[in-house]
Amino acid sequence: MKPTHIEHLGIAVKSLETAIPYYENVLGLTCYAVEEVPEQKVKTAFFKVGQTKLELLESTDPEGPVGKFIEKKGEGVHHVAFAVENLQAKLDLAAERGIALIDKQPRKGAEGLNIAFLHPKSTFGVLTELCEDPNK
Ligand code: CMX
Repeated sequence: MKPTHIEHLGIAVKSLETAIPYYENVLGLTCYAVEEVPEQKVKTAFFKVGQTKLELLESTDPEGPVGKFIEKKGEGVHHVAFAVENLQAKLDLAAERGIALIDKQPRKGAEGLNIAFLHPKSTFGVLTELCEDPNK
């Protein structure tokens, strides 16, 4: 797939309000955007670390993917997102190689990116997101 870089790390937190001060006041990062993604039942907060972002994820529904994750595993790293080009072709390639796709086709994610997830059962326990910037 030849990802160009790690686009972001998704980190599940119980509360953005409680977690953001750690990232700002201890790590010295700046939260540059807070965005709700209703389809994913999350509220997100973004920070930049060089070319890579951190995406804090607060669940807005206990039955959503992040709500269920926190209930089962607690707060922590939720997914790794790789930046790729030609996302649909990369998904087709993953399927050909026997990887279980959560999304067979790209859909819109936070920040206007085209995104798709690979199932963690196929990726050694790491929920994996592929992202394509439609403006590049
Ligand atoms: N990382 C690693 N493993 C995970 C996981 C995660 N983030 N979330 C769930 N799992 C594991 C569960 O622990 C469980 O493992 P066991 O069977 O060993 O107990 C297994 O996956 C469950 O899989 P499932 O029965 O298919 O379904 P779930 O209902 O728990 O859903 C998943 C899991 C990954 C398919 C679902 O969370 C999903 O579709 N995620 C993609 C969308 C998403 O995560 N959105 C939030 C972020 C949005 C954003 O970034 O904007």
